[in-house]
Amino acid sequence: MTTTPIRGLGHPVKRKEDPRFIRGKGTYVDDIKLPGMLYLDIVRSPYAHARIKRIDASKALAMPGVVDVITGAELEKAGLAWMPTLMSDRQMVLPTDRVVYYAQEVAAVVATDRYTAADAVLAVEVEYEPLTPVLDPFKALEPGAPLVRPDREQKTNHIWHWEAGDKEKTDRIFQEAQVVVSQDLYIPRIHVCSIETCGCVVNYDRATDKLTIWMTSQAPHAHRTVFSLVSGIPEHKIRIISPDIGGGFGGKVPVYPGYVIATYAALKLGKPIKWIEDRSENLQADTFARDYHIHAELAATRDGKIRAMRVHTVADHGAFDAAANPSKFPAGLFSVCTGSYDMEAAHVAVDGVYTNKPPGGVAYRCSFRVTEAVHTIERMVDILADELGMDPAEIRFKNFIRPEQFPYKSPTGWEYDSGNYPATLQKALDAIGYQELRREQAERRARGELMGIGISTFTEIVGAGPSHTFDILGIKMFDSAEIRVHPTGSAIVRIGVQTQGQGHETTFAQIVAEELGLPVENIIVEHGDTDTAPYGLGTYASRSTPTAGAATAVAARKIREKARLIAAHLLEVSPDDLEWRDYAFRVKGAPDRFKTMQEIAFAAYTNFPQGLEGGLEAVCYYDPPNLTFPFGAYVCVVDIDRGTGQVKVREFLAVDDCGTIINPMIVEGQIHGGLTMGLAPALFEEIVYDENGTMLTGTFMDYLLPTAMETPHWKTDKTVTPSPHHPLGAKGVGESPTIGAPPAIVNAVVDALSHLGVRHIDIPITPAKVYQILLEKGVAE
Ligand code: PCD
Repeated sequence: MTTTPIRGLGHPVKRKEDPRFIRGKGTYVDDIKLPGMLYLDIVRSPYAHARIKRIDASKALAMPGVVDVITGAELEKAGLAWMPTLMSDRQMVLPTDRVVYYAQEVAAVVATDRYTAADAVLAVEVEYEPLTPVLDPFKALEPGAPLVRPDREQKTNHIWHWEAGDKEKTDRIFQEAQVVVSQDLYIPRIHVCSIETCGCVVNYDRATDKLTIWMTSQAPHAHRTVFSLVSGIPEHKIRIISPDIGGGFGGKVPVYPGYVIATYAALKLGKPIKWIEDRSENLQADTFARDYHIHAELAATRDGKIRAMRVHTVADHGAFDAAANPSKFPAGLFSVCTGSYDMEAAHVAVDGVYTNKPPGGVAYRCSFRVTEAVHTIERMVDILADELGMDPAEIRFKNFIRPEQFPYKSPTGWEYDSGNYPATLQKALDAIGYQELRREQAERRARGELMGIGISTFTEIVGAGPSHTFDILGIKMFDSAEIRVHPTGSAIVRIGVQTQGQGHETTFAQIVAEELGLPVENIIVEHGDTDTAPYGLGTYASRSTPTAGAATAVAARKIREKARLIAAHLLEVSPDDLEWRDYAFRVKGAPDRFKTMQEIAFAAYTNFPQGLEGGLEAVCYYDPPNLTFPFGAYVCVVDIDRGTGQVKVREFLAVDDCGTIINPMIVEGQIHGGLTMGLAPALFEEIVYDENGTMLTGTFMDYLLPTAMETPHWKTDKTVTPSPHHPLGAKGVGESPTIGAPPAIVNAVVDALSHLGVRHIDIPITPAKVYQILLEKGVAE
């Protein structure tokens, strides 16, 4: 019998993947080097909107080492100038006659090395005729606005209208409401700045007729299916490998033109092709998120009970609707914007609009527009509190969905699985010493100092999803796991989701360790290779734990049921006489008579009962009955410098509840990283274009990413309210902090300035913005 500890659920097991990462031994896409490999680089547009009059590649082609220049005209002949997006729109791979955003792909160069390819990009001559760009989504909707997409049948820039909730009932409540507050909020365009940019290596093997693509993909199986449908290549002849990935954050879910051009080039030239974006290309051309222009209203009673919410949003999607929302939800899960509060009715409407910007709408650390939803409600609750002269904590306690109301049906149709909001907020307030902070604030205010306390009590919605409601391009959003236990009691787990840094190799091994009673060291996790992993929809929307995590637990339980039969055979008792306890099958009433999984595994290959199949393995495709609803209470304390307008986050406490925790160390790491990614848009990050549609924030000199210098010390704590429908009670957590943090920070800044009559500030709250307010209010130093 093994004496190695199992270390299943709840253990802070060190990440199995880290020894290779900290030694620089990971295998990322750019580490793949194949004999005879050629390098692809992309010519990009200097205009946001222009007609292409001529492309002359002759100088580039004459350069030594240049193999080919690929244009839209050539792709058109192959039927590949356009590709479908995951949102049922179509997107240019390479343009044939016009470009529609700054830094758009215009042509591709293939050369024998990376530097020659980059030089040749500069030698391709393109003659443009600039056209008027449409940059403001409101102007884009005006009649007579220039068309971003003349290729479409519908001759407007409007993409779709989508709504949820009960309009009539909501309007009625607003008419009779004692108090109504309203606010415009802009959540700016931001960018997913993963350490690793996007790229691929494509190898077409003529001998076996097989196409292998190493690709920075958060969803290799779904991408394989799309590639097969678009190219006509049979799916079993395509293998997509998503190796080690240096951050996904939603930016590696869409299919970018570079992948398609590289694949075309590999098939055409019969040589392996590598395409890796450089940092500026990544920052200028893909993986954009947010860009929501929101008008929100709350109706309430005079004593602070929220009755209804009304929201209208204009969503700037750029030139192609190329995000990756589930197909029935073009505005993602934005309708979860009633948040943690019980109200009678809500109505949410969103209009998607085309503009001459790169495609946006990526679910950047956000389960499909939940960041926007949470920002809206958490700001609006504070605005209502301000209107009524109530404390932001008090108004929240007054309006929380109560613990006994779960499962709770929200006015926009979601069924929240579980929650205990008052307990979590109370824990946060006690831990941070809320009353004391309020006293300190009053004292400082009297001295003219600007200190603010901000609260955010958010509810997330993650784990898409139940297949009856959730699909991407028709592919249902279940997920999968396959477990094989070897004769000597070690095991391999293959899962349908793909880690980009979250630590799945560790946490999924812990799930199996817990369920099978095998030491975590003896379990290896594999993923990201479509030839070996079971079909899954990928890792985003904090769905891995809710979906594939559940699949892993269920697959392990199937193995356990078979193991029971073998244990019964070994112990010469009936299977019913056995119980699974302390990681072994024990004879009821005689717990010293038992068989461990390791013993059973050996017997599964050497001594199994007649009539039973040998081996010990199982597969599960898990269709979750519902999403999971993690939540949290965040409190932020800021001080504002009256001389510079700089906001300093003095203290930040995040109390999170993601149900049962698999690995507390990994969860804490997720929360630290996620909070920093929430701080970033709150105070620093914004993608800005000039009036020509040229990006002004195309380098990290202008687009400020927080480093350790800007990041405060995060304090974390937890409550545990298990999900009632997940086999382990676990909810997702990866995105919660990024969603919960921005409103806590903004609420703190506005709180610091509320006595001056400030009610709202749009993010990012830069020193310049704050200093301008201080000047206007006459308190700048
Ligand atoms: N967990 C535990 N417990 C619990 C939960 C969870 O332990 N209860 C853990 C798991 O297992 C893992 C993690 O934690 O490991 C996470 O999880 P989740 O929440 O489930 O999630 P996932 O699916 O896995 O993932 C995803 C996420 C996302 S979504 C994002 S953005 C981000 C996050 O994740 N990303 C990233 N995080 C991270 N990290 C890193 N490092 N990197 C990255 O990239 Mo989207 O939609 O895509 O936007």
